[in-house]
Order: sequence, then structure tokens, then C-alpha cells
Amino acid sequence: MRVALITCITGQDGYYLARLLLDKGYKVHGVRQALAHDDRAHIKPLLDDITLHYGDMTDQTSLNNVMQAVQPDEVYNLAAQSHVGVSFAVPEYTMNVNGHGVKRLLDAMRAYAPKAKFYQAGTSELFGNSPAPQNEETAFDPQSPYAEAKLYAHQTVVEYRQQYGLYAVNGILFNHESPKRGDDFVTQKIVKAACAILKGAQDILYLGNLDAVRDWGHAEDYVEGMWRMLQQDAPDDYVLATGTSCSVRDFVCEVFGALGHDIIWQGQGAEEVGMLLENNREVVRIAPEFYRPAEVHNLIGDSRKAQQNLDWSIRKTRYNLIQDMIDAELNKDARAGGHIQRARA
Ligand code: G4F
Repeated sequence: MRVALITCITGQDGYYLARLLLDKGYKVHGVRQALAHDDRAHIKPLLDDITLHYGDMTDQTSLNNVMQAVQPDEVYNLAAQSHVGVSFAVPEYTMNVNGHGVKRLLDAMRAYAPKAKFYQAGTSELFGNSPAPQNEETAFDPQSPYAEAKLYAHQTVVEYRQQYGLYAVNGILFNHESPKRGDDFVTQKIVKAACAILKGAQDILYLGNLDAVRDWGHAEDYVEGMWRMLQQDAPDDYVLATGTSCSVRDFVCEVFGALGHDIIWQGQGAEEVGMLLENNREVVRIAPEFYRPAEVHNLIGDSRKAQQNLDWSIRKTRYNLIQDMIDAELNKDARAGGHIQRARA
């Protein structure tokens, strides 16, 4: 039986990856942080089948101990301070976890499981404002402490591959979402707010930059790509993306549209508002606190290398993603006795 170790198994990707690996017959171990609150809500359905260990990317001893105890065949590093906007507020912490933490985990692997294969959760944020579409050859242009730390991690993986002969790969993943996405990321924020507004539980959705364009895929497809990256003869870095994109503004329209309501926009910049077409009611406004000191404007991925070498492809489009996220929210509402209707399929 193959043994996998997943850091941050408690997050969105941790859940979907653990589920995939269990289905493939792996013994799955996960690292969770020592927190004051219980962070296992996302992985509740898997708790009987996985083994959890406390550990932290800022604590070398904990990583050594987990690596020694688990003796994994495959290590998936999903742990990160993953919010780009928040990284401007906690830049040193972000570098410690997302950058130095990767070196610590690789050193633990070198010492205690040197034959294991290593996956690093890289990011399209590395490309910053390099022109789209971006692929493995595109120049990096980090625009945030988050991206700087992920660039350090990316380089460390490449160096450890070259210097120590490790099987270590970077997955350069574009935005990927799901019903398990955290509430502070823009897709989940929009879905939850749209549902709440339409049932009268919220007045306004406050957003930052509506013009940012992202390539949004479904996390279920991306964890499949992570696994495929570790099943090759030789390690290499791969972009995973859908190759399609839309702006935050259009994502708002698509979510309200899926719920049967059209949005019209008026005004410019921080004065722009989104209104329900049927009655001109304002439902979206700009709150400058959600602007970032530097923005990545246009991310669209070119994943042809992964399609060719890994036989990877997306199964769920942005339309499917939005349907899944809305369904999860409506089911939650129905269980709570609510009555939001999806007026348009
Ligand atoms: O949902 P976001 O916070 O995701 P972002 O910054 O693109 O990062 C995500 O994807 C990366 C892969 O490309 C990952 F590496 C990273 O860990 C994370 O998963 O923001 C998306 C866009 C940004 O341009 C942001 O400025 O939406 C814009 N936005 C506008 N209003 C907002 C908001 N973002 C958030 N979180 N909240 C807003 O109110």
C-alpha cells in the first residue's frame, strides 16, 4: 500500500486530494496545525480513514518527527498562508510558512524519507503581470509578499531536484475553487453573498477590484493533476489551468445569473455599483479596503504541457463550478429551513 503525507490536509485541496488518494488505495496521513479551534470541518467525512499528525511549517522538529513516523512514498505540500491580500499585512510570516517552510519540509524529507516524491503547491501568482496566456516558459513577476515567498519555494524545489537528485515538482496552479473554498476568497464571497442577498439576509456585497481577470477552475480537477505529476518517470514542473477566464465583475454576473437575476453596472472606479436589473436595487458596492497595494491583472493559463505529458484535462468548467458552489449553499440554506430558489438553470 502506498503511503501519502499531505500538509494542510484540513483545507480545500487537502480534502479533495485525500479523497482521491483514498479512492486509489493509498494510506493517507495528514498534517494539521496545533490551533485553539477545531479545523477539521472540511475533512469530517474522511476522518475515519486518515491519520492526522500535528505539525507546522515553521517548526522543523515537528516536520522531522512526522516524516520519520510516516515514512511516506509521496509528500504533497499544500500548507501555506494562502491569501494574497493578507500577505501584505503579514509578510514575514508569509515568507516563513510559504518560503522557508518548504525548505524545512524538503530537509525533513531528505533526512527521513529521501526516496519519497515531493509535490509543491506553486501558484500562477508567480507570473504577476507577465502577459497572458502564461505557461512554464513565462517570466516570473511576483507582485505580493505571497508571490515572493512562493517564488522562493519554487526555486528551492528546482535546486533540491538538481543538487540532491530528489523527485520534487512544482505544480503552478491557477485559481481553483469549490464548495469548500474559504469565505475570504472572492468566488465563495460572491456565491455566499448572492444567496444571502436574494433571501434578504444581507443588503450589499462589498468587493475590491472588479477588473481583475482570473482563470478559475474546479479543485477536484487540480488534485488529479497533482497526483499525476508524481506518477512520472522524471520530475518536472507543470502549469494547471482551464485556459478560460473572466473578470471579478463577470463572475458576479454569472453567479446572480445562475440564481435567475441579471446585474447592471453604473459608475466608475470606487463609485461603481451593481444593481438588480428587475428593480434597480443596489447589491454590489466597492469597499477600497479590499483593494491590494499591487494587483495581478490578468491570469490565463496555458496547460498544454500537462495535457500532453500527464494526459491531464479539466472535467468541470467555470459554469459547473458555479453550479456546484451554489448548490452547496442552497442545500445548506434548505437544511436551515430557507427557501432560496434557483430560478434559471
Ligand atoms: O479570490 P482571491 O483572493 O484569489 P487570488 O488573489 O487570485 O489568489 C488565489 O489564487 C492563487 C492562484 O492564482 C493562489 F495562489 C492563492 O493562494 C489564492 O488561492 O482574489 C481574486 C481576485 C483578486 O484580483 C482580488 O483583488 O479578486 C479580487 N477581489 C476583488 N474583490 C477580491 C475582492 N478578492 C478577495 N479575496 N476579496 C474581495 O472582496
